[in-house]
Order: sequence, then C-alpha cells, then structure tokens
Amino acid sequence: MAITEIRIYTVELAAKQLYNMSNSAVATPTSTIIEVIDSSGHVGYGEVCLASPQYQPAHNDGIRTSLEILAPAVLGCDPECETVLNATMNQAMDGHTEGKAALDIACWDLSGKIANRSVVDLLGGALQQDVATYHVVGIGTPDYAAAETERLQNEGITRIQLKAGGRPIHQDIACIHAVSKVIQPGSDLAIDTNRGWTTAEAIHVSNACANINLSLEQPCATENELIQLKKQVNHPVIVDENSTDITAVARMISYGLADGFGLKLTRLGGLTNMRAVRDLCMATRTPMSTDDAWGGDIIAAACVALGATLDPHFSRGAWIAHPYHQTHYDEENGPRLKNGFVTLPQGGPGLGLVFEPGQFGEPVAVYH
Ligand code: 0XW
Ligand code: MG
Repeated sequence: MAITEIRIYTVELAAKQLYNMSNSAVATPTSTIIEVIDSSGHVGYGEVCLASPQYQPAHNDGIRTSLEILAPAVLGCDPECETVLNATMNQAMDGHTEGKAALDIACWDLSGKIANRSVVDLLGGALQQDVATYHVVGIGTPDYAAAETERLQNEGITRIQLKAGGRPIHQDIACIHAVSKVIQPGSDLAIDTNRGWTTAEAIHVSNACANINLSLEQPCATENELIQLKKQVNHPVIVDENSTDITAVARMISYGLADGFGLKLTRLGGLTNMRAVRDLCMATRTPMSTDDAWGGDIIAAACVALGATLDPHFSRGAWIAHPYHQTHYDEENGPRLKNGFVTLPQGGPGLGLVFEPGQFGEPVAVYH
C-alpha cells in the first residue's frame, strides 16, 4: 500500500473545567486532526493538540506549518512500514516531533485497518484490559483541592495529580496538606509543578510534606536541577517535560534520577518512538504514563492503546483530556473514564474509533 492523500482538519477543544498549571491555564487549544488515505482506500486518523503555548516548546499553529513539509514528504510511503515512515520524516525535517507523531499515529490506525487488527495488538497485545488512568486537580484553593480529590475518589479514581507551582509555595503546601487529609489509603498522589519550583522551593515543600506519601512530578525546570534535588529529598521524582526523546529517557534512567516518567506521545514523536521507550522502561522497571498534553478521542485512543500494552506494575496511567473539554469525536467508542480506569475503544480495527464522512468539516489543507 502507499499513502496517496493527507487531509488536515482543526477542532477547538475548549476547557470546560478549571485546568490551571504553574505556567499556564488551558483555554481553547486548537487540535490538529490528520486523515491519511492509502491506495487501497483505507483511512487512518492521527491527532495532536498542545495544552498551551507555555507548556512545551511547540505551538498548535506551528504544527500545521510543519505538516506543509512533513505531509508531502510521506506521500507514497507504505503506512505499514513505520521505520521507513519515521526515517522519511526525519530526513525531511529535524525536530517537530508533534507533527511527525500525528502522522505516525494515523499510519498505525491505518495499518490496523489494513490488517483488520487493533493498534493494541499491533503494539504487542494488551497486558491491561481496563487501562489505568489518573486525574488532574488544577491549581486552586486548599478547599477546592480537597473537595475535587474527594469527588474523584468517589468516582473510583485512585491516582490523583495535584497541580502546583507558579505561586508562593506556602499555598502549594497548604493544598498538599488539605489533599493528604482526604486521600484514601492505596491512592497515588503526584504533585506536578510543570517545572514550577526552584530546587530550594522543592526541598522546602518536600520537607514540609515529609510524612505525606507523594511523588514530585517535574518539580523543577532542568535536568541538572532534578539531579541536585534527587540527592536531597526522599520523595520519588517523576520526570515529565525533560523526557524529550529516548536518549533523554535512557540518560535519566542511567543516572538513577527518574523514579518514573510522565511521557507524552507527541513530544516523543508518536507510537513508533513510544513503543521503544515503553520497552526500555519495562526492561528497567521504570514506571511510565502514556499521555498527551491535550486533545480529543484520537490522541486519547493512541495513549490508551499504548497504555494497555504496559505491565500494570509499571503503568502510571494513561491520561485523557476528555473530562476537561467533554468533546466527543466518537461518542460511542471514544476513551472515557469508568470506575477509575479508561475504556479502550471497541469500534473496530486500528484505534477502534468510527467517524462519519465529513465529520470534521472542510480540511484546512490537503496533500496528494
Ligand atoms: C496532565 N498532563 C498529561 C496533561 C497536561 O497538559 C499536562 C500533563 C502533565 O502531566 O504535565
Ligand atoms: Mg506532568
């Protein structure tokens, strides 16, 4: 088979629930949806949507500009040859992993449809049928943080990610203590500052919460700060934004720095690259999540598909943005929170999603 046409669509995914991080609040990100058609008429879908311009060094408009180079470069590629596809994209353009990821994901979906198999099976098969997930509690007051944590736990969520940073740390400490009073035994609490604290602030917070069972997710901005911090705190350190590619992941594992990772499919370049990172993390017994920054059912299905292939012991969960924007692409099959897990789409081969012709409106760009 060969890729014969690529269509690009956009969908706005406005946050309908408070979602404040240390460096930004999520407003109305514009998602980029990619439709890849091959010579047999099969259609695969990919997606990428960044949460805010501050969250990572990329921008949603820039992704569509990168596709002006990447999409023409992969016309004629065999969608089932992911190694060749990624090599072709890397020869066409350095970096820009987000646009590459969306094309890569679309080809995994397409490959599943050609082979009449799920992406989960193409990735090696499910080790989790009910895929673990976690839920974010945005930056707010201690009462809000405690009440939201209780609400989520009542819905079966046992993995809470409390956002922090970007304000005086005594306010973060107050929220952490408020949550610690309501978190249930067996629940997992991560404090994610999205690079918001200095090393000194992170040490201060860790000491002020020394008797609270929590992990520090991306507490500081740079790898060197995390290396210094790791020597001085007892709480586990989870690396997110610094895990920019497999070499960074391997380096931080070799340093003994990472007690786990918060990984983003599109930051790492898609399912092909994430499969390699998954294998490295499982081989080194390093827990990881399978997330993305924002997005709809397509990127969620890709995150959940990869998440399903993780040994549950090393799964930090597959995060999906749906609860925060509540936009359906596939109302029946889209990944949804259920009893503390996230559902795997069952709509058919590939990512398991079903779309109506023309569902995403007129394409903003077509390459053929
Ligand atoms: C919670 N996430 C997966 C979604 C937000 O965009 C940020 C990210 C994180 O863990 O930092
Ligand atoms: Mg994070």
